[in-house]
Amino acid sequence: MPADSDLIVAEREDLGIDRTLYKSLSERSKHEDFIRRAVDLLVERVVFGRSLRTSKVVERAVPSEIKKAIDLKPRDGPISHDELLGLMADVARYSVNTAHPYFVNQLYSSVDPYGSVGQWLTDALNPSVYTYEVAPVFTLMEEEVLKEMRVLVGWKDGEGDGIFCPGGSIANGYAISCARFHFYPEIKTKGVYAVPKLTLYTSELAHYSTKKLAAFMGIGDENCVLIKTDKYGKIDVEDLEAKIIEGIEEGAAPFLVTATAGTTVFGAFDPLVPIAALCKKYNLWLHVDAAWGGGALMSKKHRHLLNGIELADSVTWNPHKLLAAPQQCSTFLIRHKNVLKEGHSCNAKYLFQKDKFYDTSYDTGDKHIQCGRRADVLKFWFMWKAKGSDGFENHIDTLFDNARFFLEQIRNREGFELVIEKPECTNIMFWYVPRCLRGCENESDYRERLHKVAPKIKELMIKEGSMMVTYQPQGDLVNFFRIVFQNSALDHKDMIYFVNEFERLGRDILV
Ligand code: ABU
Repeated sequence: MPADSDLIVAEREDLGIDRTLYKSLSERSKHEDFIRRAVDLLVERVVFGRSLRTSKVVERAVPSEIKKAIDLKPRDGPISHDELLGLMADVARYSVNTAHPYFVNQLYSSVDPYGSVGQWLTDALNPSVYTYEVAPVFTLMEEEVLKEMRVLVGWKDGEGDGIFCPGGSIANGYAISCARFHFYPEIKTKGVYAVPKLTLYTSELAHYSTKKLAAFMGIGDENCVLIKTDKYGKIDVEDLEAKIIEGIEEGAAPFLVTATAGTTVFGAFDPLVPIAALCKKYNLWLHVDAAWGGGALMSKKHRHLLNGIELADSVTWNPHKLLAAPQQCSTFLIRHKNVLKEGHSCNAKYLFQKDKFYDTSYDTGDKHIQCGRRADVLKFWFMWKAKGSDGFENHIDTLFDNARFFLEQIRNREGFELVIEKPECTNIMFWYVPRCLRGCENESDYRERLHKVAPKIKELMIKEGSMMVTYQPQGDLVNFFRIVFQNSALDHKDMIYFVNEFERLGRDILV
């Protein structure tokens, strides 16, 4: 009498499962049909099927539904190619449709055709960009792309250095590390015990990563001093100077200011020229977190928003945000040529041998804190080739034009109230006030009731899958919507769609 497990194995073999397929080698005889069908599924169902305005932005499901629909548990035995294709379709079905024009939820959106193909090529080549030996093309490609980005920042002849890193938070962390090493090189060998109590400064509306990385790097998040902002969300330069002086008087050692070019929620651009002057006066490193707003450097019309960025010591710029490169594509750019390398290198002999037969200055991996590293450059380079700088400029100008058009549509429309009258980037912030709350502005529970509106409208839009827009409170402000535009395939008709959709979903809700 065979055991149950033997029966299951026999049954799987009846399904035509070849149990030698565990080998990690693509063989035409064994994998061609599967790979071609998988690519076809990707192209038809994922790429084209999901970018249609008539499709849903999200197939909303509770965890138990997803667990029921997709066998998530790894199993002892293999499944067939047909079953794998079925899993691909299910994974796509229950994933949020970030390619959808109405996915305008966070600081990334759309699935760019050239970026995607670049990403697929990256995955098919599977490089790790640490040595020229294993990643010759990507090493040179990174050098060219990062140099061109430094030229756009405005550093003379694009001089300096740079890296692709895993996300803007880590790039902001590199700024802390480089600034600290620049002023206190002994930090590398002796650690935090060898340096005074360091303080760094950023705005109260800056991305949380500066605080988080200050904690991670042993500086302490309390020593990341938050500076007041004005009504537009820009850093208050007088408060910055007062806090720097306060730090010095208390015996601390201020070393870094992280300004923001495009804050996460309001899209505000800090005034970089006076901040740079303060940094010069107090001998501080100036880092500009342009993760979000950096893309505007590509546009003659909008690059003035970042005036003064050329005075920075370092910059974070994420092409996966305003430039719509696929996730993840983040860069850290630095004006000082050797700080990244001197501050982070470890000279592992098994990877960075100096007696290789070629010029080992091309083995660039040691300046990163990562060892293995994806070639995030390729998708961005491929997009840049496909569109040209002119294409990126048109892309940026379209985003800003759409944002302004949306703003004007809601400015005086009943039910819409702007949080910021003149937003600078492509984030537009507003409250939608349903009929039940109109005229109740002076009642004591108005704010409490208004706070409940955005979550309720969000629930409705997700359940219907008609669009995806985020909301948040900020300081004293109760929940408001923040719609963000990074997809240049959108047009004015889409802006009207969004306005109408907020009205349709929100007008008659009761809070
Ligand atoms: N850097 C991620 C920002 C997330 C957001 O859109 O709120």
